[in-house]
Amino acid sequence: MNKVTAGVVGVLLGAVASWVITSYDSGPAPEPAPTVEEATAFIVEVEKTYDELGEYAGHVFWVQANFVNFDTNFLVAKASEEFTALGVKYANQAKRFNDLELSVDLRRKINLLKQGLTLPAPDDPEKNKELAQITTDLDSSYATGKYCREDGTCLNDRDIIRTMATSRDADELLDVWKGWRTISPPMRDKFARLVEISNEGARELGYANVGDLWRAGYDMKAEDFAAEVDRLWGDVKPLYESLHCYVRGKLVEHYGDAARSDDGMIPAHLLGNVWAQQWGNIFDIVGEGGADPGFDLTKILQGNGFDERRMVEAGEAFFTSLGFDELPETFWERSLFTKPRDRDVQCHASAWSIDAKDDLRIKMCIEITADDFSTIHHELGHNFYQRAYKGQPTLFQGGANDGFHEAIGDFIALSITPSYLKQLNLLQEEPDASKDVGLLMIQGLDKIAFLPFGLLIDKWRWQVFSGEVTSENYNAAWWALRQQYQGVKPPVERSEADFDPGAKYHIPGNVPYMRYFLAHILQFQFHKAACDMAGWEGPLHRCSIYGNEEVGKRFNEMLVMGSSKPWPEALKAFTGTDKMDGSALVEYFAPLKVWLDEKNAGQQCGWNAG
Ligand code: X8Z
Ligand code: ZN
Repeated sequence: MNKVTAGVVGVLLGAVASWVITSYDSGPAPEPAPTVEEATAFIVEVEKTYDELGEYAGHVFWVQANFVNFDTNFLVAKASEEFTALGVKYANQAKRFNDLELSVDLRRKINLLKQGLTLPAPDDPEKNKELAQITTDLDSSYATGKYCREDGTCLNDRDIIRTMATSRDADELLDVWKGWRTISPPMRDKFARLVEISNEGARELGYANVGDLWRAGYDMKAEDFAAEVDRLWGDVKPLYESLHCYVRGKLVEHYGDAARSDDGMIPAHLLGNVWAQQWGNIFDIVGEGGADPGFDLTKILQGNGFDERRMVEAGEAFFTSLGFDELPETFWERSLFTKPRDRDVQCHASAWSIDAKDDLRIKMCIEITADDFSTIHHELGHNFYQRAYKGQPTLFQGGANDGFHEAIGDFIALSITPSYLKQLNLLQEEPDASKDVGLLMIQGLDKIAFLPFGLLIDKWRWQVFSGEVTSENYNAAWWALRQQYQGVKPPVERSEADFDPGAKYHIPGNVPYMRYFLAHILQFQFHKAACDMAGWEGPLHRCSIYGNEEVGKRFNEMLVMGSSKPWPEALKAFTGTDKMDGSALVEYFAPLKVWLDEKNAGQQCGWNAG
C-alpha cells in the first residue's frame, strides 16, 4: 500500500463559473447550478494534481520511513499538512456536484475523492497543522519505540517480536509483553486529540464521524457494512472456538498454572506473538500428538542458506510463474530488506508505489523465518496489484476495496504447499495424507486465530470515533473486545494508565484494520476459485497454482480493474460470485475442524468474558 493515499493532495480548482447577477438582491448572488462539464473539468484537474503531488509525497514519506529522525519528521508533518488541506478542499468542492446527474464513472470518482482521506482535518489551518503534527509524532513514536530494562539493555520491536516467538519461559514472555506496552502510554492524549480533530473534519464532509467515513468505503451503506462483517464473523466463529479450546488445553499442558484461568480465557503472552494475533509460532507446543506437518519452513529456509534477497526473489518468482512481468531493477536498488544498525526505520512491513507506475518498493526488516517469507509474498501482492492497475485513471488506482489489496499476496502464499516446496528442491518428499492435520494446523494457527483480532481492532476504533468509548475508558474497552472476540486476557492487571492499543502499529500508524479481516475471508475465496479453475480435485490446502499462467491471466484481469468498478464486480470477474463469504475458508479447514472437535470432546470449551 502506498502510505500516501489518493485524496491527500490537490490544488485549488482554477476557474469558477461566473456569478449570476440578480437585479433585486444586494446580498451575495446564488451560485449557478453546477454542470456536468464543470464536474468533468474538476476531476481532470484533481487527477492531474494527484499524479504530480502523489509522487512528491511518495518520496517524502519514503525517506522518513527509512530514516526516522527530527528532520524527516518535520518534512512529513509539513507535507501531511499541505496534502490534507488540499484533499479537504477538493472533497468540499466535490460536494457541489452532489445532486448532479453524472456518468457512473464520474460519480464513482467523486465518491472515491471524498473517501480518500483516512483522517480528514476540518477546514481550519491551525487544526489541520495540529493533526499533521500528531499523526507524525505517533507514527515516529512507534518506529523508535524501545523497551529498556533497569539494567540498561533495550529491546526494539524486532527483538520483542523474536523473543515472543521463540521464548518458552513464561516469566520472560511476561516481561517482554509488558515491556513493549511501555512505549504507548505517552501516545494516549495525542490519540484522543487526533480523534477529536479528525471527527470534526469528517463531520464537515457529511459523515457522522471518522468510523462512518471508513465504513462508507465498501460500495454499500456504512451501516450495512457493519452488519456484513458480523455476518462474515458468524461464518467462521465456530472454527475459532474449536481452535481456541484445543490451543488452550495444550498451553495448560505446557505451562501449567501460567496458562490456567477460571474463565477459560488464554493469557495473551503465551501465544507466540506480541499481540496474540497469529499463533503459528507456538506450533511446537500445539503440534504434538498428530498435528505435526513433518517439516519446519523456518528451518528449511535457514538450512538452505536463504538470505533476505533470496527470500524476496523466491516471492517474485512465484508471481512471474503466473505470467506477471519481473519487478524492475529499481525495485532491487531502492527497497529496504534489512534493518539498518545505525538508525531508526519504520520496521513494520509496507509496499510502495512511488510514482504510480514502475517505481515499486518494499520496506521490511526481514528475518529468515517462515513468517517473514509469507509477509514478503503479502507485500509483493501489493506491488503487483499496484503495477497491474497503473493504467487506470488516478482515482481508480486502488484496490477493489482495501481488503482486496491485503488479500492478493496472502492468496499467493496459500500456494506455498509441500508440492511447491518440493518443486523448489526445498523438500525431498511431500508429507503423506497422515500429515494433513499438521499442515492445516500450521495454517490455522495463523489464519483462523487472526479472524477475531482482525475484526476487533476497528470495532474498537469505531467505538472511539463514535464517542461510545472515550479516553477515560480506552484501555478497558480495548480489553473488553479482546476478551469477547478472542477469549484472550491480559496476563497482568491493566488500567487507564496504560494505552495498549498504541502498542499495535496500526493505531499510531492510523491504518484502518478491517481490511485485514476481509482479506482473511477473501484470500480463501480467491484460492478456491483459482484451484477450481486449475481443475484441482484434491483438498484445498494441497492445491498450489504455482506456474499456472491460465489462472494468472484470469487473476490479472481482476487486478487491472483497480477500483474502477464496485468490488462485487471485481470479485465476480475472478470467482464467479459477487458476495464475500466464509465458506471457502470453512471448506479449507474442514478436516482440521473435525479433528479438533474430536480432541476437544469432553472439554469445557468457550470462555466467560464477563
Ligand atoms: O500490517 C500488515 C502488513 C502490512 S499491510 C504486514 N499486516 C497486518 C498486521 O501485521 O497486523 C498483515 C497481516 C495483518
Ligand atoms: Zn498489507
